[in-house]
Amino acid sequence: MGVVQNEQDIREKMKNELISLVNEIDLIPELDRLLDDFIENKTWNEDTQELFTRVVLKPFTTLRTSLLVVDFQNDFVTGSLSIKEGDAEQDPLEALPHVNNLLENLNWNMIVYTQDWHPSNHISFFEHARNPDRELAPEDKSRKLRPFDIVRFVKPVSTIQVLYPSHCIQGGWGSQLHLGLQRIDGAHYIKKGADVYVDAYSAFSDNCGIKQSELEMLLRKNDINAVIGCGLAYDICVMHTLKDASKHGFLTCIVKSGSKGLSSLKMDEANKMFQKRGVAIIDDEMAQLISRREAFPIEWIRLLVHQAQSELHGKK
Ligand code: VGL
Ligand code: ZN
Repeated sequence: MGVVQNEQDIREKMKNELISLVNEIDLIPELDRLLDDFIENKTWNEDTQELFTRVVLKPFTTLRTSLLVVDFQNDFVTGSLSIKEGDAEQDPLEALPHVNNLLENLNWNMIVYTQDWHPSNHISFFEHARNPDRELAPEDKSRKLRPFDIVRFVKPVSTIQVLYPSHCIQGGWGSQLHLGLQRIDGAHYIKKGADVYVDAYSAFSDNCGIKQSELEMLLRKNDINAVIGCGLAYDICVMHTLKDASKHGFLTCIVKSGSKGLSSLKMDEANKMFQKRGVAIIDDEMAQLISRREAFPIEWIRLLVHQAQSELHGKK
């Protein structure tokens, strides 16, 4: 009898820990299911409690957060690649007060601003698609091209590329962070897309997945385990950056109000990817709760419980 009681005590203890993490009574039935998923046919004892505590609870007791403000640059706000011109009809200026609130009023262990940072003849520039130093695939070479077409280059690097109007040219006005964006002392700056022939949507790596930026090392060096993302464009650079953050094992979320996108179809696809990968789509209130360690997204709990479950039952 004592053993059974003890099992129930441990389960109850773990459940109370989870409840205090999500801080939301409506989620209790789901937490119960997650605990049952985790333990399956095994029993709660010292070992399973240790595993659960280490994999699920510890990330929150040692949480270190980084706010990532992606590509809040003039060209995406009002310049040559303005988000306002996209079919999603979103205005980056509406995101600005939300981003500034995250920057000024909430506490993060680290703040990173990223910047799209292209040479003037960059491979993604529509105006330079037929430059002599590069070669389009035959099917693209022979047709009339328009901005936002998808083309294939065969030289000097074989790559599929969307052609954008020239944007974010290194050192130019378009590449500067928008003047209305708050700058926080001690923040870090990451530049991407500087290679002429390989574009980079993610702030972690180029589009070929070959060259890694300094971002992952920077986060690791500062013991960051959670990434809070916002910025431009929701469906391109924010999406790819946060996808990589989650692949690298960071607890990841996107602050919806602080992120605006170009294409509604691609934003829907981004949301599906976020859901699949446990990237939480959060509002301003949840961002504040996370920054104060008062509550965390259920998506993060689900992800970690399933990791613990895999470790316990030896599944991939
Ligand atoms: C971006 C298209 C081209 C972005 C950058 O920052 O989302 N989009 N380059
Ligand atoms: Zn770009």
